[in-house]
Amino acid sequence: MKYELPTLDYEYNALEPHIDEQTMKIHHQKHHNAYLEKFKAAVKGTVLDGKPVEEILSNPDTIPAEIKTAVINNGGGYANHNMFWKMMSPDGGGEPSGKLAEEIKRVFGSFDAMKELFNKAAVTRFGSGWAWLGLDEQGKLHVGSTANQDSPLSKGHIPLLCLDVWEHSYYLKYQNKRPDYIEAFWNVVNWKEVEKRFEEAK
Ligand code: MN3
Repeated sequence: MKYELPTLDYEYNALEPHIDEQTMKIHHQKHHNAYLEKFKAAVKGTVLDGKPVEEILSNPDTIPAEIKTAVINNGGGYANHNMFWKMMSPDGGGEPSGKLAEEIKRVFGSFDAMKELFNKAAVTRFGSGWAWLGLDEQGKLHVGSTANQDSPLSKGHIPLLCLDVWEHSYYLKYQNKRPDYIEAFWNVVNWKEVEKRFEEAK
């Protein structure tokens, strides 16, 4: 398969005022694209070239040692951002419905309890990384975070919802106020996409 920068399903300014246009543009065209190009350069001419990036990250032990760090960092950055743009929509926000809503209630007690855990994971992730809602290796709903561009796939998890908490994802608008950015994110969460991922994972 070819590795390409995905086009977004919405305009760069579509998530305003929650996520600003300039951040979206730089984040997608510069940051995401840089991960893609470095990932392509790392796998070029190796046994991994052409394999789906998710498959590569799901099998970290099969990554040749000499390119492992580059693939984990840049393949992770490529895959995480591919997913992140899908997590957001101008028609997003609110709460999930259907089976996902039921499962969140069963596992965490309530939607708000899950949200609180997710916010805590996002705020307390030291330095750069991601907050996640996903299925753990036992298939149970789980909230957590990863450092840098580490993918939950590499520990056998299935990611359902993700939030980028690298400074490049919020600094232009929110500066040092990461909690404000996290709170704003909930207004644009594309629950339809998260529900679809949950159904497919089950
Ligand atoms: Mn980012």
